[in-house]
Formats: sequence, structure tokens, C-alpha cells
Amino acid sequence: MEFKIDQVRLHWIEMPLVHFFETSFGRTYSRKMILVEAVCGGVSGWGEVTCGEHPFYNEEWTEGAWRLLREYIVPATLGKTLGSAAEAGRLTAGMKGHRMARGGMEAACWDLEARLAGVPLWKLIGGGARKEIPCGVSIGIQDSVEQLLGKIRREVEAGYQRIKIKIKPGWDVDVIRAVRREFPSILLMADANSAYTLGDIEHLKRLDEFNLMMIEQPLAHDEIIDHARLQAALSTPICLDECIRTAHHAEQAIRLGACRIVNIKLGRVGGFAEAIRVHDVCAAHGIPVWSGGMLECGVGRAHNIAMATLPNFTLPGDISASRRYWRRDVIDPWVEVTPRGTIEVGAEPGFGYRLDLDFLASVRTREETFSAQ
Ligand code: OSB
Ligand code: MG
Repeated sequence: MEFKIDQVRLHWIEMPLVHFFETSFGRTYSRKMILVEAVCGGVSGWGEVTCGEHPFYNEEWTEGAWRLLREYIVPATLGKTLGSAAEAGRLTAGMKGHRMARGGMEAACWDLEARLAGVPLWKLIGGGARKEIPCGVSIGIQDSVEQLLGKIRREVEAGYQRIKIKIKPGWDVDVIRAVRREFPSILLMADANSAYTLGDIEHLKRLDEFNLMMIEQPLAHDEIIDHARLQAALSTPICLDECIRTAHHAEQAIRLGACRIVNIKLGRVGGFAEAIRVHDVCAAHGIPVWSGGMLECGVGRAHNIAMATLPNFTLPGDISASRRYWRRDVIDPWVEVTPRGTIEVGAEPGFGYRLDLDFLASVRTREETFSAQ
């Protein structure tokens, strides 16, 4: 359905996490996030820029994304007429990288089209393969193994279907052994966020004894070939996260045997159009996918839920309840998880949740509006 972007509003919000989140590249206590509001005829569509506060997961960071949005992405988008949201990515295709910033705008266009058409976002993207999304949790590095075991117990008792723990050198084999001793049969996986090199191959082979569903992104963020070498030496499936920024990367990684599973993050690949292409390439090769998370607020979370209704999202993802992250979320209702460890997918237009605009205003520290003449 054709629509014109009359107005774009950028919202910078800051919210403390309920509990710090630690990965191999550092600890996060509080999130700085950008919401992109794209407006047509008084109807707003919303997107979230999913980058971190620092350029450590990938090259993007919130302050950089803000500059890129106001200086490049908004000017490329404002006043443009789109035949459908599937064309939105083309407006910024001349820019290299920065897919999370570009993807925030792209996702806003999809939500806008869905709201204008009065259809759920999952329907517009061709999803709807399931009415409930299977959920897992991602648990960061803790100060002690006892703390980690306590957190895992709480999440398993809440019903979450899969536990992911973060690992790094010095917090890996012994920690996983302790988890397995306590929880012999849970679906368990480990995410290294690029903390190892091929020189660690003998060390990483020790993880094979723990019946992990997968090990996520053990090697460098931009290194597909070494992952193929590592996968050939491991019985545990490798899942790629950071490495897969396009459907072409997915195709190359699969053909080289660098992974047996792919984590799709909407922002990392630049939005829905590319996420669907990555999904399709993986499906064609029989490679299952799941939705990664970037500690999103409700907007990004709602987009991930829509994405995870595509047919090949067969594994539990890192999409979990709002209250695990936030004292209060920017959407209403919050994202809730059933005792079965699932999220029920609604039938409302757009991404299916209302914005809590009063609360949003209370956590907003910057705002900028751009109008087409
Ligand atoms: O690698 O999946 C990752 C959080 C920040 C940066 C990278 C990652 C993560 C997570 C958290 O694992 C997933 C979530 O709960 O949102
Ligand atoms: Mg990851």
C-alpha cells in the first residue's frame, strides 16, 4: 500500500536495566535507545535502533546512530512516497554499514504501513506460521557461579524453554560443567560474542561433552572462514550472530559449513526486508533460525515477536518478558510470557501494542522532529 513519510520524529530515551547485563565485551547497567517515529497523515509507525551505547558488539553506538539518522537517514526518507515498506531499505542503501540505524527507520516504515492498512505487522511480513512464539532467556556473566545457578533456576521455573549463558575465557568450561551438573536436561547454549580465536580450538572442543544446543559466535565478528574450520572440529553446532549482516553472508556461511544455525537480529541485518531474505536463504538450506535480542525496549521486542512468526523461526529465541529488563516498559500492555514459555501473538494492527506516550516522555532526554514541506 502506497504511503508518504510526512514527518519523522526521533526520540532518545534512557532507562536503567533491572539487573546489569554482562557479555564478553562488557557490562551494561542502563540503556540509551533511539525510537524512530515515521508519520503519514497523522498515523505513526515506530521503529527501534537496536545498537548498544558503545561500539563493542558491532561498529554502531547510540550517539553515532543519532548523528547518522539526523544527517543522512532522515533526509533520505522524509517526503518520500513508498509503494510499500519493502522499498524503505533502498532509500538508505547507498550508506555502508550502520544497519541498526538504517533498520530502525526501515522497521518504522513497516509498522506504519501495517497501521495504515489496519493489518497486524506479522501478516504484512508474510509471517503467521505460529500463534505463540517459543521463548528463551539470555543470562549474562555473573559475579559468581552460585548467582548464575540461582538465575537459571528462576527462569526454568518461570517456564522459559531454553537457557543461554554468556561465556568468555575464564568463564566457560567450569561454569558450564556446574550448570550441567545442576540442570542435566535443560536446553542449554552458550554465547561467546567473539571472545575466542582459532588458537583456542582445543579448549573449545572441551565444550562438546556438555550437550549444548549450540555455541553462538565464538570467533571474530567478521570472520566466517575460521568458523568453518572450527565447525569441522566441533560436534556442537555453531550458530552465527555478529557475522551475518546480509542474506549473502548467510549463504556464504552455510555453503562453507561455518554454522548449522543462524541467529537473526532485525537491526543487525538492517530491517525486515533483509531479515526475510536471511530467513529464506536459511530455510532453503534446512538451517533453522531464531530471533536474537539486543536488550530492546517494548518497540524492538514487539518487532521481534512479529518476525518470529515466520515459518523457519523454529528454535526458542532471546525474546522474553518486558519485566526481565525494565521496571516499566514503553508499550502497553508489556510483553508477557506464558507459563509454557511462550508469547502469544495478537491480532491488532501494526506491531500490536500501544505506545505509553506519557511514560515515554518521562524517560526521553532528546527529541527532534523533521517535517516535509
Ligand atoms: O549477542 O545476543 C547477543 C545483548 C547485547 C548484545 C549482544 C547480545 C545480547 C544478548 C541479550 O544476548 C539478548 C536479550 O535478552 O535481549
Ligand atoms: Mg549473540
